[in-house]
Amino acid sequence: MTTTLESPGTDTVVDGIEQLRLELQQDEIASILGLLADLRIRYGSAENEDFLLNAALFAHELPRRVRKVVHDFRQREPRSAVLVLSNFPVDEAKIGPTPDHWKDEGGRHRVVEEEMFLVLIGSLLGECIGWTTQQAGRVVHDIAPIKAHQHEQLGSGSEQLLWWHTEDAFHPLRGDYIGMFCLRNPDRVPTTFANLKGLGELSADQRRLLMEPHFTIRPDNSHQQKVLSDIGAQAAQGASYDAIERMNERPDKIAVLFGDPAEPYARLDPYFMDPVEDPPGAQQALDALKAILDRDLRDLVLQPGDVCFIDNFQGVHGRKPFKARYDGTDRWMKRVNVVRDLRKSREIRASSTSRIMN
Ligand SMILES: O=C(O)CCC(=O)C(=O)O
Ligand SMILES: [Fe+2]
Repeated sequence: MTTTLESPGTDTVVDGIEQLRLELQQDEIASILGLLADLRIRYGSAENEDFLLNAALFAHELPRRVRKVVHDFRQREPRSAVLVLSNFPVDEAKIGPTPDHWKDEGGRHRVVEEEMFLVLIGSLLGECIGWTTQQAGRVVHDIAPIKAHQHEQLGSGSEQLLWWHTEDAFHPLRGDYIGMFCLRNPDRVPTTFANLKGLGELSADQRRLLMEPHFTIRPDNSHQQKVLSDIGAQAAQGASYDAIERMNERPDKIAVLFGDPAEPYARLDPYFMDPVEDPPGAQQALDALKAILDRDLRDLVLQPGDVCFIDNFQGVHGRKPFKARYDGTDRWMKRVNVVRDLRKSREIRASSTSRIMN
């Protein structure tokens, strides 16, 4: 006899974006908050090494419906490529003001539960990782506007459109998923998102060219040393800016599509890609691909309490420009990057248990 475990998630369309969604129910929220309270007492911080080492185990204690929908997202790899868990209660007063820089750790104790929840969900998809070259090697990042970055092409910028991209597209060991927990978004500033369904419109020739290594993607600004200038040399110590510099000066030729030619995965960051000189047709194929994604790009407005995971192989994302307030009430997300197989990056991690890429 076989029994089917029905998916609790709903394939739905919100504001023109197809997604897998699950609204947390009251009894589930109570159970989740109980688990998080316990983990907080035991570990104190989502960056605690023992917490991170055991996060996949603790994630077993999340309600079955939550585990099932995340499991489905991982196993089925829906082409829609977005998962949203909604209804996590965010208490404005408890979380405190939006920090004016990610280096301000003073208020971090107020959002331990939210950070841990994001890591637990990430741990159902794979392993949460950090980069020595990003936010001083933290696993859980802050995305909030920083005044000094106002006009930069950065998650911490605001006035500039953040062009759509694959997260860490330049890096061969980039995450399979990017997760964001929306803590605050009073002006409803949209994340932008496009899935790859439109790629079916490319010709066979274009697809073949895009699956060949003719393209370059340079490291994006978030990994550059200049972003660290305001936190001083100490935090930058040990970070492998040399490797980033090398990838910047001599980027490898890569394919932008890979996997199944009929339903390919993608790796793209047009803002950091150079014109392609040869072979003939490669630039035109890339332009056709970009035009499809530009056309299919939609606004994904995350609300406080939304936990959103994007399949970083099957979708691209960015952010619309906005006017930052810099008064503690700005848009604020927590972010994690997740890889499905930590072993692949062993060469650039200090130990088998370290999850910081160097
Ligand atoms: O702020 C957002 O919604 C997305 C930002 C982003 O793409 C990033 O930080 O990588
Ligand atoms: Fe991003």
